[in-house]
Order: sequence, then structure tokens, then C-alpha cells
Amino acid sequence: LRRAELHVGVIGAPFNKGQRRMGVKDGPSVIKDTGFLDDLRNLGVDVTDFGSVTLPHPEDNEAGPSGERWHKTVLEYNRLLASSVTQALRETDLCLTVGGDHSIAIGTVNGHSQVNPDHQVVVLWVDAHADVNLGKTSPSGNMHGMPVSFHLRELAEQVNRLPDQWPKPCISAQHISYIGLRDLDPGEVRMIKDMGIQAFWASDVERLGLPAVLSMCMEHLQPSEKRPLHISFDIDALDPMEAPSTGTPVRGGLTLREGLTIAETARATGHLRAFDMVEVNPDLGNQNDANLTSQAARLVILSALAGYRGKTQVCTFHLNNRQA
Ligand code: 6HN
Ligand code: MN
Ligand code: MN
Ligand code: MN
Repeated sequence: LRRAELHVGVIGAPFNKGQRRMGVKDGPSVIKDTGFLDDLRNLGVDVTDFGSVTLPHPEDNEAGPSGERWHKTVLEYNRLLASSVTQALRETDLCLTVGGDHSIAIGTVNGHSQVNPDHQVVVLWVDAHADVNLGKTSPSGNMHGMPVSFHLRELAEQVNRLPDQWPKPCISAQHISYIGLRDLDPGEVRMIKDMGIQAFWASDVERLGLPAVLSMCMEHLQPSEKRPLHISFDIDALDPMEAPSTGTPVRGGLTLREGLTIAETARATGHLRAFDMVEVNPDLGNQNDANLTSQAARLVILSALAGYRGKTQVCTFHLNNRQA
């Protein structure tokens, strides 16, 4: 029996209360319908499907102290999701969480950080948006624009948590880098500057080239055994021509090739432990748009987890495995 090089745990997070477009709840099912789980298995990855996390008792819309829409529901959902992520990471090498809107990264990053208290999770946030709003800086009240703020120690005093103070901050400003930014709110720009967070805008990728940007990110984050890498990949990081079916599209984004390169580079560190794929909403646009978007998500996932780039490309992961 061939021993797989990588054992991946997959969690579905069909959650949509972090924003106001309901169809993002179907992200996990349309991405699963691409057949990516079988693709992974065919590429020699050992896959355990942990099923979906759902809230047993849907709450009413209870806003947070600063008007955070569905505040209690979003945080209670993420508390559940976090424990599933922690569990998955105790049983596998890498946890893939498929959303759902980006508020689910409150739970994924928190759950990842709970696995080993001696380890410091480092995060690469691939997104058109910075998702670092506080209730008071958010123009929308939508919590998918806030997950990063919950994790930052520097913002600990300014975030509205659950009554028992969940979730506790788990990273500092130097433990996160952004790639793909192009639509930030004024408060977010100020916070990123004040905290000195490493941030590469889409224009920086254009100016410097992606390989240089990625080396600077990895130099900065220093992923290692004790600094496990978490990628939170918002599909809206890609240009809307590549991934149109998403709730907050912004033109001038990354190409799919660039998305695949980010995923492959992260995989090549050997320290990628968690990957979120979020914000695919098949309700937006026509069937072709939805297919383009879920296929883009599938390819990014296969690149991150198995170094796969397409049918005609030699998959080094597979070959190495066979030759061994
Ligand atoms: N996302 N900055 C805007 C807001 O409402 O806070 C947009 C957030 C988008 C969030 O795409 O995950
Ligand atoms: Mn195993
Ligand atoms: Mn976004
Ligand atoms: Mn996002």
C-alpha cells in the first residue's frame, strides 16, 4: 500500500451571515461538485472529508455593540468551526476549509492557532480587501470585512467579542501579509499603516512581479514547523474576468495563473497547514460565470494541496511519489 505524502482534512463551511448575499452558502457544494476531492485522491493525496459545520440553533439577527450585523450568530458559528478545524488538524496534516463568506476565517485561524500553544500561526491573506475593519470603522456592518481584526493582538482592546471574550487574539501584526489588495476602507488603510502590516496591493504585484512579492512575504512570515502557514484565499483576489461569481468583485485583480503561483509557492514551503477558500457565490452572474468561478477555486485548491496546474502539466508531486 502506497503511503500518501499528505493527509488533508476537508471541512465545508456553508455560512452566509457575514454579508448580505445568501448564495455564498452554496459555495462548498458547487466547489465539491467540481470533483476536486477525487482529483486530490487521484493526485496521491489522502483525503478525509469532515463534512459541513452548521449552527444547530440559528439565532436571530443580534447586532454587535458597534452595529456588527449578525454579531452573535457569526461568532457562535465560528466557535463551532474553530473546534472542527482544531480537530481536523489533530488528525491530518493540512485543513482545507471551503466557505462560505470570509467571516469563517474568524474560526479557521483561531482553530488553527489552538492546535499547539507553542506554535505561532503565520497568515497569508490573499484578497482584494483587507478584512481588518472594526465595528466602528466598517462602512457596511458586514462581518466578512472584519475577520483579521479579531486575530490581531494590537487590536485586542477595540474588538467586540462574545461575553466570554471569544475569540482571543492569536497573531500579531508581523504574522500576517496581504497580497492582492485594491479596495480598502479609510480606517483599514490607517490601521495597516499604524501596525506596520506587510501589504502588497495588486499594483505592487504589477510593479514588482509576483515572484519578488512572494519571496518578500515568505521572508517576512518565515513559515517553519513552529510557524505553520495559514492561507486565507478570497476568490475575489482574482480578477472578476477569472472569478465573476463573488459578492464584492473589484476589477484589476490577480490572474488565475498568479493565484496558482501563490498556492504552489505556499505548498513548496512544506509548512502549509491550513487553507481557506471563500466567497464563491454561484447565485451571482450566469451559469458560465458560476462554472468559471468554482473551477478557479478548484484549480487554486489543487495547486495548494497537490502542486497541480492542469491536465497537460507534469505534476511533480505525483511523479516524485511514484519514483520513491
Ligand atoms: N470580503 N471593506 C468592505 C466592508 O464591508 O468591510 C468589503 C469587505 C469585503 C469582505 O470580500 O471578504
Ligand atoms: Mn494520515
Ligand atoms: Mn474580498
Ligand atoms: Mn475577504
